[in-house]
Amino acid sequence: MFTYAIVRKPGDDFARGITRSNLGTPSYELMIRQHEDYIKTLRSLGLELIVLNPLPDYPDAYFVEDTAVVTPDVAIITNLGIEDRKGEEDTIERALVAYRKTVRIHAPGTVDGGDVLMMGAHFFIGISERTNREGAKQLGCIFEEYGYTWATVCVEAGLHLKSSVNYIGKNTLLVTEKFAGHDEFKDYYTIIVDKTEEYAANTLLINNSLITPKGFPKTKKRLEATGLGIIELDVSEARKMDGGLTCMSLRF
Ligand code: CIR
Repeated sequence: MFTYAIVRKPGDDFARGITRSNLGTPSYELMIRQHEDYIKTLRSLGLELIVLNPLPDYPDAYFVEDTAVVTPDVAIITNLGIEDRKGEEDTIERALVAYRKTVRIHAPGTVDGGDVLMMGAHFFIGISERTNREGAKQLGCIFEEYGYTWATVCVEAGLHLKSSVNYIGKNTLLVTEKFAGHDEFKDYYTIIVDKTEEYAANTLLINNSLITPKGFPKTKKRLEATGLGIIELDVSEARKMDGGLTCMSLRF
């Protein structure tokens, strides 16, 4: 169960962030409204929110998930895998020290939190454009120190592991077709999202409720079968910047 979430308000320069998607220019007004709804939803699920202000010159900094991996015992501050975002990590460490002991990933290791999936005491670490093997090894060593287990997964599609694979409780993973049947996932049930709804794999589990992006009816129907509460949120503007529901908070 989570108690806290750290979020950061998007700055009015957020459209200058990194994106490979071709979904058009995002609207700042709409982004702010959607972000406020996101905050309200997390609060309605019982979380205490730590809301940070936009970080000047870091248009992607509201994707706070990438900057840390927070476990019940320790917060690991990442070393972001893309030059333009390096530096965001320091501000998050300052916010986290009040709650956890912090340790850091060091160069040449790189890790983006979007590649790290926590499943209780087990972690999957995606090896991606942003997270390299050295970063995964450093992170894995820290996990082992605290009694956690871990395995790596090759991220052959999408930006991060959690763009395509997320834990939705009850020993179940929500995955895109490309990741279904992966050997590392054989001990879990899987729900596969339809090819036309891959974005909806980025669904967020918060204390027995699932927050799923609005506009993906087939996925919603499949999630309803879990018996968990389902909340749909419109994240169209974050999607234009290659982000989504998990990316915009750090839960712990
Ligand atoms: C980036 O490319 O870094 C941002 N525009 C998107 C980051 C999304 N974060 C995430 O999936 N955890």
